[in-house]
Amino acid sequence: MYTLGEFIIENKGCSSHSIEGLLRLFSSIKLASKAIHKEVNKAGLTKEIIGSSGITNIQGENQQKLDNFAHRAFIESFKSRNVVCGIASEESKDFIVIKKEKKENNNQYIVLIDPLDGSSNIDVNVSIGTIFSVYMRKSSIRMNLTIEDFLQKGSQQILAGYIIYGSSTILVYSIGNGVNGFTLDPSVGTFYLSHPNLCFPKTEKIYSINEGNYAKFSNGIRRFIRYCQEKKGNRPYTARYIGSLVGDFHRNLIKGGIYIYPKTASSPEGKLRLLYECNPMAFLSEQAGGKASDGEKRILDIKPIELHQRTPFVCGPEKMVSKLEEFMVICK
Ligand code: P6P
Repeated sequence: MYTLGEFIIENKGCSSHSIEGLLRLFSSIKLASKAIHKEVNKAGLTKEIIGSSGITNIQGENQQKLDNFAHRAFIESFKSRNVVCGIASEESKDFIVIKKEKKENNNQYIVLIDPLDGSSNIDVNVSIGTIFSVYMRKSSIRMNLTIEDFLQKGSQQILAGYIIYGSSTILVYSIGNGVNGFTLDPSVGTFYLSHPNLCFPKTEKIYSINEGNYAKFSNGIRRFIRYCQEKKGNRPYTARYIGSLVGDFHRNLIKGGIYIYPKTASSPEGKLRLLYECNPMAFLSEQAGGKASDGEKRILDIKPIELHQRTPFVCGPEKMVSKLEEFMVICK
């Protein structure tokens, strides 16, 4: 059974990127995710780590203590491996420059990250996750990083992935040649290949959307929800929504389902963040044989204009996403 490191080496021919750079990058990600795994798994016991930090983050949301812990864990881990030159995090207003200690060619990676997505679920023991997106810097290594290094289209990602902290801790990623999942064996602190070649199943089964917002949805979204509920062919689909993007996405990737967070009357741009939630999940969706759009445009083609911009988001099996897009046109 491959470890994550062995898998990267075994598949080095599939990537144009330096194996040393990828191994160091994943070493950082694994280190931070193991630290978060440990805290998440005892969150119910240690009062000092669950609940609100009392800080309102850049999103205007009540920052959970574990959010802050996760943010710091990734920042420190990337700094220590000297492989990343800049980080943009949901938890910080501006991007963070990682000073080069040595003249390393490797630290050309730009990382955009949601350190702990769905953290409002921590106190009720529902799966939460880290979402990460990686690019090569565009600016010259002799110059300072610029915001344009972070505002690249999702189609420029060199890799993307997530870690789900649930009944087990699983790291799922793609470097552009398929999607693979690795489960952490906490007894030895090693991630082992457990979900090779993840693809959306051909049969659609699930639709995931917060139907509490039904009154605020567009006609196209309402029509798609009714389509999912009609009795025809392999419908009605099952409704599943846990309010944690990584949890809903991971279940839908394995069982076959669509995830939708559309714009609503109160959130005209949607709720999810383009750079560190939708772009990585869109990259994975396409690598798993699926599709991801804002209901009209391909997510990976959107040119970002600011770090924390939001977008309506739908991802899943190609047929389900295309059917939703069809209703968005018909019901304009
Ligand atoms: P709502 C968590 O806050 C999150 O960003 C995603 O993980 C999740 O899918 C969504 O928001 C849930 O939002 O408005 O349905 O509670």
